[in-house]
Amino acid sequence: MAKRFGNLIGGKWITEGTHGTFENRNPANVDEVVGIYPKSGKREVNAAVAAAKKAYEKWRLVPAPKRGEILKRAGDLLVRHKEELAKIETREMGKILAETRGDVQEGIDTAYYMAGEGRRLFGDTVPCEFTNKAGFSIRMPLGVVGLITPWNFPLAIPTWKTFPALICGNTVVIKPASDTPQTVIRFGEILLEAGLPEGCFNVVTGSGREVGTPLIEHPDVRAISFTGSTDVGKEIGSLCGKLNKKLCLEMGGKNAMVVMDDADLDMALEGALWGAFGTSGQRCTATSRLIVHRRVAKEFTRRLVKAAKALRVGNGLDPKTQMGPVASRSAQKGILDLIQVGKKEDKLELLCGGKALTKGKHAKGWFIEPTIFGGVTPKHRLFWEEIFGPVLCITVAGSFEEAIERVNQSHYGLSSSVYTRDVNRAFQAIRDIEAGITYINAPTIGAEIQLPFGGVKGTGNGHRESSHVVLDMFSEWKSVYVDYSGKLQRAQIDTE
Ligand code: UN1
Repeated sequence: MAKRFGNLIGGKWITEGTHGTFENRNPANVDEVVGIYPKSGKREVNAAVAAAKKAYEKWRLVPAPKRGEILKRAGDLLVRHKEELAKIETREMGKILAETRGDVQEGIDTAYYMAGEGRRLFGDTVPCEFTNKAGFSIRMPLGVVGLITPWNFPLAIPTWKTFPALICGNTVVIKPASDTPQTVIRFGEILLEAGLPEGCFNVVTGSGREVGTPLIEHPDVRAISFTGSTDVGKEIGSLCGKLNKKLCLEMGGKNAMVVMDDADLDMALEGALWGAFGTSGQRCTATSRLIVHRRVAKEFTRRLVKAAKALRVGNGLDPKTQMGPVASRSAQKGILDLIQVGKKEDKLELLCGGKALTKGKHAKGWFIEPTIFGGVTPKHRLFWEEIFGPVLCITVAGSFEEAIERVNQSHYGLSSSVYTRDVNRAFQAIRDIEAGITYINAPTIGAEIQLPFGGVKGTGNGHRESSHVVLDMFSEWKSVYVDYSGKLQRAQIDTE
């Protein structure tokens, strides 16, 4: 019998949900039910927001260095439970253990980084126009914030949002993805164990319609931070626009890697494989387009196809596995449908893969072969559409300029990468590529938390996560003027 889990509301675990329960199965073995969760609704959202609002009155007054101490303890507990959390993640969404360990590590890094922010949260101190007047700025918390998180980074992304929200003095209601609620529930337990007061972090599981929408619409929720699909993100964007709510959107990508004719091809090959097929291609940052210089295209493609065919696809808990399943039946269907578009509508050259793996050790899971299409140009749909699966599209370019033009031919602008030994080209690429992230001689995946994360164009709405800049999302500025002259001093008018 699978274990039943509850929502976390005001420090209590409550297994009842307005709409009953839902179960989640292991995508590498659908016979295994990983857990049963409340299918919540407006009632649970209201209760969680009320608990968060109540907790906010005290939490906002806890000195930020003290909040930081709790974050530090949460980081220590994540270290202690790293292996356990990694295993939960792999069972929930399938990616291999090496990667889920990395996912937990990203949460640990964020905990320690944000714990340190508790002793910074810098504002500005500036000179004023008058001798006896002081001016400075401070960060104010917003109140209750709503977080809506995806399944591809079940712990890292919730921590990217939760830790900065908490260090600024906000309280949180989070709706985890329905494929990965258990990781976030375990994270909730860890936060309580670290000493976070009850009600500061609340978890409500359920669907986007039944939980996400009421959370966004709740009048006491001051800001929303969402990572997920472009379609859902746009809907959230229009809703938040109408309600005048602060919003951070992290949505799709169609990230390109350029391999120039002077590149170290061995290194580029490893990078392309990791960027395209790591996490089964289910990262917003995944390398989904490869733009290769004509002079090396044939040789590089041949080697890449050979290496992709040799990847060991299987259960992510098996240490020999190099690529796990995709996250769910619906994810598998969406990817296979787009592969069909590549074959039938775009009439692309299928260089390898293209099918679900359904036999033997793959019979019980949602597996897809590593897939590569060749001859992809801007005329094809797959050049433009995000696939979010293990599918790489190869485009040939005749020059560096053409390659950069192809990179920028995208509705999205999250990550990008260029392999070259030419330092001039590297810096031109850094200047000219329209993306939030550019890697030189590394694939499009692998962002570290001390630099801003996010994208331009259709990828986001101008906000960034990670680094100190994320604090701008979870706080408002207050400018303070203290006049100690004992008289009225009129700015811009009096000259003392
Ligand atoms: C995502 O793809 O949704 O840069 C996040 C990376 C990871 C984070 C990815 N550190 O690939």
